[in-house]
Amino acid sequence: MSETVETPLVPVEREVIDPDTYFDHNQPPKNLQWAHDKVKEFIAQQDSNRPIALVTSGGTTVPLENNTVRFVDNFSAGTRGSASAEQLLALGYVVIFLYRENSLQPFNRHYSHSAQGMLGYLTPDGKGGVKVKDEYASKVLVDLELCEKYKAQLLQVTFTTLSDYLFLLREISLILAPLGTRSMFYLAAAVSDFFIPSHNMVEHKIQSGTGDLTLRMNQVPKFLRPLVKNWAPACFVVSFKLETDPNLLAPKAKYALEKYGHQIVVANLLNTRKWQVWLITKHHDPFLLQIPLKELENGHDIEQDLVAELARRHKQYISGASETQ
Ligand code: 9Z3
Repeated sequence: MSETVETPLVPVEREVIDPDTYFDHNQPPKNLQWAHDKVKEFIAQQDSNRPIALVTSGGTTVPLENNTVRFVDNFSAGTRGSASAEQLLALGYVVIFLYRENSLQPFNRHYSHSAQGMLGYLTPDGKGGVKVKDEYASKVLVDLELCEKYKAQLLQVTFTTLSDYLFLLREISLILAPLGTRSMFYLAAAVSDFFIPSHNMVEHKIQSGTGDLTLRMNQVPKFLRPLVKNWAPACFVVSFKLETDPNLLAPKAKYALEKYGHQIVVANLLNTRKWQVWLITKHHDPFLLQIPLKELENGHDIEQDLVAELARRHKQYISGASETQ
């Protein structure tokens, strides 16, 4: 007869990290001062009638070691952010593009990560030089011209880790805050919900050979709250909610909106995000934006429609209408 031994349930001690103290206990990124100076200078150079958007894009990493060899990554190619930045520029916005290093960038996004690599677009020109292959030439020319046209209205800043992202987000938010309703926050970056605080991290590479690895991660403090309440209170804030379970998407997006009190949550599902998104606002039913798959195959990005709709609502917000909320 086997004997069952009852083990008492040991509650796991929960370390709740406060968003305000987070910055006292984590290392700022090396480009923080550079980003601060650049963003200030960039804004000062802009026409004060133009709206400004901070677009965040790509996934954050969460290191497992202080001298990082291994990390946990968040899914995001940076398509949403880079395509949206292009659309915002086309609509007259000045854009600060805060993106994960090596993820997709505006105007370069069709070439930088393509399966054939850069060389696949080039061919010898017969005179000892190279040229773009005929089949790509017109598209490359369009992107090149757009890149040139908007270069004075686009500033790119990189992050890699969650901590880089949060420091840079706070820094840029505080600079944009005085611009008030003129600023739009377009928070498309995929931000980790879990991390290991640096004081709980091992210094050196975790060693193998002693069995399985068990990780204990803390919940990332909810930074949308201080962003909306303290860092940039009058700005127009659009956050994104990503889920894989369709049943959770609407309730989680609504909950985020109620909890943080910002203007819009764009809700999307991992598998349909390229052609379907829902705009969740306080006083209205979810607004579905979708494009036919045929259009997607023909190169129509849903970001064109999404950004047009958000820019329209931002304009109303600037003029004081309550429609957006
Ligand atoms: C999104 O939901 C974006 O739309 C995607 C875009 C990451 C799905 P891709 O870059 O994908 O085009 O491949 N981003 C936000 C996801 C997120 O992390 N939200 C957090 C949350 O919901 C922070 S606001 O709590």
